[in-house]
Amino acid sequence: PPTSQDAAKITPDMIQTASDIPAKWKQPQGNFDYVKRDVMIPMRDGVKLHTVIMMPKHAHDLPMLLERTPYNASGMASGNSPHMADAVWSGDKDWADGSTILVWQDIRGKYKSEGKYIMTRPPMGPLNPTRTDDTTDAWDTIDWLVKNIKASNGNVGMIGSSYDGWTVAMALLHPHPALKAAAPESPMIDGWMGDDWYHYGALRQVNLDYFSGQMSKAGEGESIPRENYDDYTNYLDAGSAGAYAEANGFKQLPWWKRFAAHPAYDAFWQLQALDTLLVAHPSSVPTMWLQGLWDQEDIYGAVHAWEALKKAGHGANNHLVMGPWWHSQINRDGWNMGPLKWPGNTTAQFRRNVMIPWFNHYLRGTPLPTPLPEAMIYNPVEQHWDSFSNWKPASEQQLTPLFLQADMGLGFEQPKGGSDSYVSDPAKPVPYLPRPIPQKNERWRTWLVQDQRFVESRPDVLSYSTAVLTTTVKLEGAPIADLFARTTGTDGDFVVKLIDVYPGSDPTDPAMGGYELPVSLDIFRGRYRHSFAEPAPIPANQVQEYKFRLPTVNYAFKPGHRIMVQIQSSLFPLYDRNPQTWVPNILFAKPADYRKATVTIEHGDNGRSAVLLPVAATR
Ligand code: PG9
Repeated sequence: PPTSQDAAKITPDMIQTASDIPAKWKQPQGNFDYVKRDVMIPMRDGVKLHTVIMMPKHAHDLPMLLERTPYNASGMASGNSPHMADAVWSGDKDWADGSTILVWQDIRGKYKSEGKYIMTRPPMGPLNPTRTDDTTDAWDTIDWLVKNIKASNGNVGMIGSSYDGWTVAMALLHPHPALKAAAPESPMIDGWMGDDWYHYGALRQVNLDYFSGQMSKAGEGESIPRENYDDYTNYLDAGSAGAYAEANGFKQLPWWKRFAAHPAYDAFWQLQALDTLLVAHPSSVPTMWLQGLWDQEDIYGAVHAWEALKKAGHGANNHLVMGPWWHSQINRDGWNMGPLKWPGNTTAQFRRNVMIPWFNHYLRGTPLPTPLPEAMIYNPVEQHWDSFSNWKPASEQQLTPLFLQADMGLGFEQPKGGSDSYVSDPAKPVPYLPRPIPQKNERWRTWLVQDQRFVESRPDVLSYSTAVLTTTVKLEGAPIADLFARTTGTDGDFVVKLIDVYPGSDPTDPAMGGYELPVSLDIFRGRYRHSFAEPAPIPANQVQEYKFRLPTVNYAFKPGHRIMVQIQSSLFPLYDRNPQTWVPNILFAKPADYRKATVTIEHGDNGRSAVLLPVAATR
């Protein structure tokens, strides 16, 4: 206990009874090269959207770059630094050189914005009977920015990847006149057909975490708790995707109810498909549609939006860019794609040499160093960008069938006949990565370039291969899988992979010896073979045609390599299992519905199965 002697030494300045936390803390910013403002921008219905504006100090006559996001606007400019380039997230660093005012906005109902959140809110119309959508919100935001940010030159660009790419595409449906250039990067365009939720009707069930992550809270939500480290086990144990979701509380999510009630491509999906909407409301805003060649999340969107616009006669202001990248990699370093190494940082080079000068041209009138071609697609084998002045939409491609042949062969000659069978067992689905497969981690980003030798020897995977090539086979476009198959079941999935088999040894890069690199692959749910809107059971033991487009490529199969086509009936747990027995809604298939089926792939008189290749040249 203190003595009276101690008490004599106590002065009042030693004592605090109020809080040590001041009512308001203000960081002196004398040495900052930017000014940051948080504002609430009113929309036409009175709802205010939280917006972060970062202005270079002494900004004057500068364009603005806007990103609208459900992923926390504050977090995109949260670096604790007096320097703008250090304070912004990686995707914006190249823009933070003092030349541009950067703006991020929380979309309705997320993080600090007011209003209600609706998953990829459909545009006003039958699915959205209100007076607002992400088109009007973008319009109102841009209108406010040009009227209130005095340091701006009145020109706005929009950028963003994935969901934020979707917000760019939504803004284009009725753009504010101040919107002068736009880059939807890996945008979600059609969540059913080939982006995040389904691919041709097969459910991407690992995205269930996204539902709870996005919608269990206005801020950062919760992912599904895991029983086991390996998701292969977790999803298998759950039975169906619907059982897994509902055991984890998804009935509380209104989106889940709408989602689960519309497993087919009915009006719910058709009316929000943005490629169709963009053609119905074409804009004249210069637009760069950008995505990765191995985009593991939204591989469908940009290329389909661009193709639809070009076909409808809007090629002049719309450009397609496909880099050798995983999803959203454009906003990070691009030295490599998994084991594939590039001669430089492909993303930084593209941003600095092409994208930013292109934006600058439209936002501040600087001359374009070189005109942006109609399409710019990286050639991952010859390791350079190719420019195309007339890149053909898939529907206009010339295609050359590469037929499945006897003895697991593959070749351009007419097949001599035959078929091959395998037993697809839903109890032992084919994994999409070597197990264990933990919840999305680094391997998720590069799974599309995973060496396919890990499944080649499975009895339920058919691997057809050409002889060693003596000439280069160059592909430019979208390969089409064209299978003729029968199954003992009444439903079934078909996975087709176009693979580049490397020579058995590579002295310069030994780990690539014999590598089986997927060049283009996808999955198709058999019930949709006649109609995506109206699924129908597969007649057991009858040959049916399954024809579906694979992701777009600009790829050269080189001499010394072989082309391989692998066929299988599952890709688990990324895609939910097909029970292989007809049920009205696979989401809620019961354990007894999952049955083994013998699948037979025809390559003779009953059907010449092939992958139809957009061969540009053999040399
Ligand atoms: N691929 C993610 C996504 C886009 C749109 C809707 C839902 C999810 C993303 O990375 O944002």
